[in-house]
Amino acid sequence: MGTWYSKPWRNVEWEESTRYRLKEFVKEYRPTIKSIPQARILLVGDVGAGKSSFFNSINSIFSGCITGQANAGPNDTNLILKYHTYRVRVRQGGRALPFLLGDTMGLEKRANEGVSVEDIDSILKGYIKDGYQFNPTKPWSQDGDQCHIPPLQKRIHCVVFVVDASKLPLMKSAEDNSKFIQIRNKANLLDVPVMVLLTNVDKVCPHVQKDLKNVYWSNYLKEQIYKASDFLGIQVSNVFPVKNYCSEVELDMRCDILLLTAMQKMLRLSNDFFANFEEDRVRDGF
Ligand SMILES: Nc1nc2c(ncn2[C@@H]2O[C@H](COP(=O)(O)OP(=O)(O)OP(=O)(O)O)[C@@H](O)[C@H]2O)c(=O)[nH]1
Ligand SMILES: [Mg+2]
Repeated sequence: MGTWYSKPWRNVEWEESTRYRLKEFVKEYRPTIKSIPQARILLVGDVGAGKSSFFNSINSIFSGCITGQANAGPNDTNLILKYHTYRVRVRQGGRALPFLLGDTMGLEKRANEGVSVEDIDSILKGYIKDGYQFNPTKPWSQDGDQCHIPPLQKRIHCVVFVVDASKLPLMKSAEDNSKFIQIRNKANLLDVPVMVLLTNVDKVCPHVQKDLKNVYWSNYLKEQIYKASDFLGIQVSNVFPVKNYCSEVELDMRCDILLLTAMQKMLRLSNDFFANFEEDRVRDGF
């Protein structure tokens, strides 16, 4: 756990200018299809992986102070049954940025516990509305015989698997992440890009805990990033380590750079989705 590389394996300029540039990218982001008001990004992961904390962290960065709009913490999991979509605003009460972060109930390994793969599929297709109450034993189903297909703007444009880095050593077999694999397959069928957000990196390596700038020097963390990539079938370049804000009272440049880099990737992947969608339309003569 203590060994490290002689040079970082991903380059990050730990400078105020990097934080500023990333923040500007996110602020200036617009979906490439004009008729789409916002990119819809879905956060999926086990109970306590850090989904709500990620929204709170991004919201904090744009609020200029630590905020806690989404209910995060060691909750009784039965309480977190609703699907919530959150907007990030530039300053409290300011303009909403053109993306939504969808926060689901925790995944849980077993069937009939946590959000079901069927419900995630319905979210991907745009059927499930903000505030929907999940029932792990009874997935959402379409009323009667109406066969309504939601428009592109209601669908999910990027899926983010939120994985707690401190739980990765416990992942031993495909069964440990079969729900992730099933969701990835559903997303692939719909051409929705998938990436991984590796949270709690501060908990797994003492060097990183001491200074987040060591994130790409740590041998152990690199192994965990490769393991997440391998176990979930997502390429390494789409795995992003972060440390969410949890106990801090002030924003920190190092946390912001990692969080904003992951946010930038989500927006780029959403635009990749829009680009593919447009190409398919042109090819199919619409
Ligand atoms: N040290 C550290 N703690 C974190 C990090 N991310 C989340 N936490 C803590 O982990 C706990 C769970 O985080 P949540 O954001 O509530 O997790 P969640 O995925 O929303 O969980 P559910 O809504 O129950 O499914 C909270 O106490 C957070 O403060 C992180 O990157 N580092
Ligand atoms: Mg939560």
